[in-house]
Amino acid sequence: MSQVLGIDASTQSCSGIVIDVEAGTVVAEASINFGVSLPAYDSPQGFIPNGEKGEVHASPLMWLDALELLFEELGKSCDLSRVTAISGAGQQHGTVYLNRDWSRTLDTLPGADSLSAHFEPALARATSPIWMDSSTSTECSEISDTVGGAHLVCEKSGSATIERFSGPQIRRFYKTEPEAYDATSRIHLVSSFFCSVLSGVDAPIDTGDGAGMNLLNLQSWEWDPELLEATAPDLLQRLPKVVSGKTTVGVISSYFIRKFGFSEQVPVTVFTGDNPSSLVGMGASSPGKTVISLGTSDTFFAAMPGVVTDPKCQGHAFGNPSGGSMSLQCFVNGSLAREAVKDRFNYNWDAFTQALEATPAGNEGQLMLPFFRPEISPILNLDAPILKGSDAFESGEEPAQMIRACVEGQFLNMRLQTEWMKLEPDVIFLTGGASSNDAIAQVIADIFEVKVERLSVTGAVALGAALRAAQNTLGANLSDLENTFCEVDAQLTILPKAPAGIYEKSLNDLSSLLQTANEVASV
Ligand code: XUL
Repeated sequence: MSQVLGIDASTQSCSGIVIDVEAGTVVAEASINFGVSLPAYDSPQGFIPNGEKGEVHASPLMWLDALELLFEELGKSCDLSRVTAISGAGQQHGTVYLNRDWSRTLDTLPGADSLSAHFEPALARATSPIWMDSSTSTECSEISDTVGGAHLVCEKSGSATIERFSGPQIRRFYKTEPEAYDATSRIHLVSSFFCSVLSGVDAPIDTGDGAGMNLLNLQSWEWDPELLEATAPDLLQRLPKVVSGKTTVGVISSYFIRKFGFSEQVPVTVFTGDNPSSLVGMGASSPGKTVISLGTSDTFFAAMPGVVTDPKCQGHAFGNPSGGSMSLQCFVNGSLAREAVKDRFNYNWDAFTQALEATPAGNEGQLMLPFFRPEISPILNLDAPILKGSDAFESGEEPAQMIRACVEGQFLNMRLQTEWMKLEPDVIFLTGGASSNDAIAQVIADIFEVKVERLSVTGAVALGAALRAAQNTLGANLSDLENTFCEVDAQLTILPKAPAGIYEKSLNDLSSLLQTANEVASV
């Protein structure tokens, strides 16, 4: 009887999953791709292309249209009146700027014809900067200098000031459009914006997504007065409250009851960020399990027993929406780097995989620093990889070794850059596009010397949201839910098979290569 809805408001699409908690089954899933379903917004990949000076924005009205299409689509394959709890997650860091009409539009939402037409007059800024925006280097330095340096900002907020984080974005808006900033009475994250619309109340921000703003103090889990002050004037009054991920915000707005047939009084649990949500959706909400997500960028994250911050100030600490905190490290050179090596030899993915299988762990000492574009973990301004090995390898004549060197280089670097988290995982859960590739999974198992598992369910972000809603408002036990819904596919388990310690030398060599590259790049 207990059907629960989880929503994933991500960069390229808005997706939903409905699960049946008692039966342990997925009842319905749907996804609306912004580019495909809403071409009028001219955002084929979910954002407005060709932004100036590193700006990457998207329209919040497009997100609202997609939410309506999602409910229409889900309603075709399940009975939405049977949904008894809802939560969701949003792409992290993106900000939505609302004016004085915001409260009124929330109050009058039940009678609206469409969400986008109803909320358009409440926007104080027509478009929202999202996590891909890199226009705020100056603002990052300004905030950091005012607070006393990157280390202090990182200790306080879990991350040094980062271009895509919301605080520097808000500061840039305040500096470039002071009048529009003045007219802004509320700034929401993507997650809290969706949550507000769904519940018809001005929703709070959870500690998971709030930590991606460079504004939240991770000791008190409150907005940090010094960071607020360094970011923009009178910011506190423009921000929602911060709450734990286990907070019920309200019940579904009657707009959705009338239009899509939801039942009355369905509780809405506070939304969180997509990464914190997938921690739950991967079944990794408690310490001991680590997640590696292979995508455009690769990310590495894990639940943490306490707040730990990166002494090098390149990693992140966020709240864990199921309690405590989590660490996260982002690697820009993810699938695009793997693709670049593949394309260099005109290989397809099968040939790429065969090359990995045909070469031994450790690659006979042939090493690559696989940065085809500037990396953020560690911060290194390269636009081409660095090779170290035999003459033939260095001159690019060894395709198979080159492919192994790229993949090994990525995960050796990942191991080095995540040492600050001091994790000793029992298992790595692999997710994202390339996670189904056994040869890549084998390299990860060998380098981290731990077993790698893949889940049978895809869409961990939306699933995590549904599990959180079931735990928070239906009283379900989260670890039981994780056992049921985040089942690993035992046939896909990969155990380490290279001799233990084989990568010690490669780790040292990559470390030296990083140091040399750093010295060269900073000259
Ligand atoms: C994390 C990050 C991205 C976004 C979009 O810091 O910027 O992973 O959350 O998915």
